[in-house]
Amino acid sequence: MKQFTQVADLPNLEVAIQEAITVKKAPFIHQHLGKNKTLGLVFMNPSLRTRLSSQVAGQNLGMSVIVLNITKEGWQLETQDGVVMNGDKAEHVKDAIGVIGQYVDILGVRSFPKLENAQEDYSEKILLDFVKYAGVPVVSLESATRHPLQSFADVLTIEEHKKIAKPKVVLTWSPHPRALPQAVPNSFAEWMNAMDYEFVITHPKGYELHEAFTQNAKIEYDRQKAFEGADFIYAKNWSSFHDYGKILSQDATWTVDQKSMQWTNQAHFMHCLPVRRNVIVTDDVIDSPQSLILEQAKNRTISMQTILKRMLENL
Ligand code: SN0
Repeated sequence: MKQFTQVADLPNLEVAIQEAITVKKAPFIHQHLGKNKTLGLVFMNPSLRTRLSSQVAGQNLGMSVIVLNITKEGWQLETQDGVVMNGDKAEHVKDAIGVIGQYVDILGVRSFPKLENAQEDYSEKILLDFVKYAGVPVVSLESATRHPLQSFADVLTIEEHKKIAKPKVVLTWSPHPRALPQAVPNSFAEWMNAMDYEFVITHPKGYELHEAFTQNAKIEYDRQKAFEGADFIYAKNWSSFHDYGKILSQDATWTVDQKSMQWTNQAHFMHCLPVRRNVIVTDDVIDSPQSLILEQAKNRTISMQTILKRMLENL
């Protein structure tokens, strides 16, 4: 495996899930794979779960792990090609990536969208530059348009907690004070479409995601109808894709609360975190026994470890 940036990078998702389950059962049996190997993690944005779970995943496989918060600790990076670099940017991103590739065997990168220009963000230039110039396998630690390690952990969590073969999974938009990326919902939709689930997305009008990600997912604007019979409620805020990067609604009736959870089939509650409590979801729901937020976070180590294991096996 040379890159992991989306679900399509896994040739067989069912096999990958089974592999993840075995990794979870015996996390230390592949330590030989990572001996004398270094994992590099480059962040352009803040991170808690991704950083720590990736470090632990690498360590569980016997790897050394190095982390660089490149926007805070590195030189200011030029990301455009062909510019005369006589301004404030000291280093071109392609040189920085090439150099980091000399020091590591596998490279993870977190790049975020700017949420200013859809075409620019959806071109995934930074992520693709990493794939192009690193010279080593690259793992996306959340890019402008996807968060595949999160979705892999989410699928694993659903598989572990579902009571029927084909559960009803609902992705619901929730309000938020800031404009957030579409990466988590895009990715979640993409992975849900790869599973044989009943998958429904609900959001206020104007929050339609890019169709490449939702494909044939059902979009139900009536929130109560969407929630009815749900086995899993996955809450997330995102900014508008079509009115790019804009906040179109702060409607507090979209906060997931006990009343809306009562429409469901005693659904589990899910969120990728970080979460704005009592904005996205009320305390009583997120702190209830139905909440899977810590299980999801736990599975972040497992999804990364499964990907790293595959990459190490092919080095
Ligand atoms: C990120 C997002 O993509 O929505 C990371 C999710 C894994 N979340 C945020 O940036 C939240 C920031 C905030 O102000 O609450």
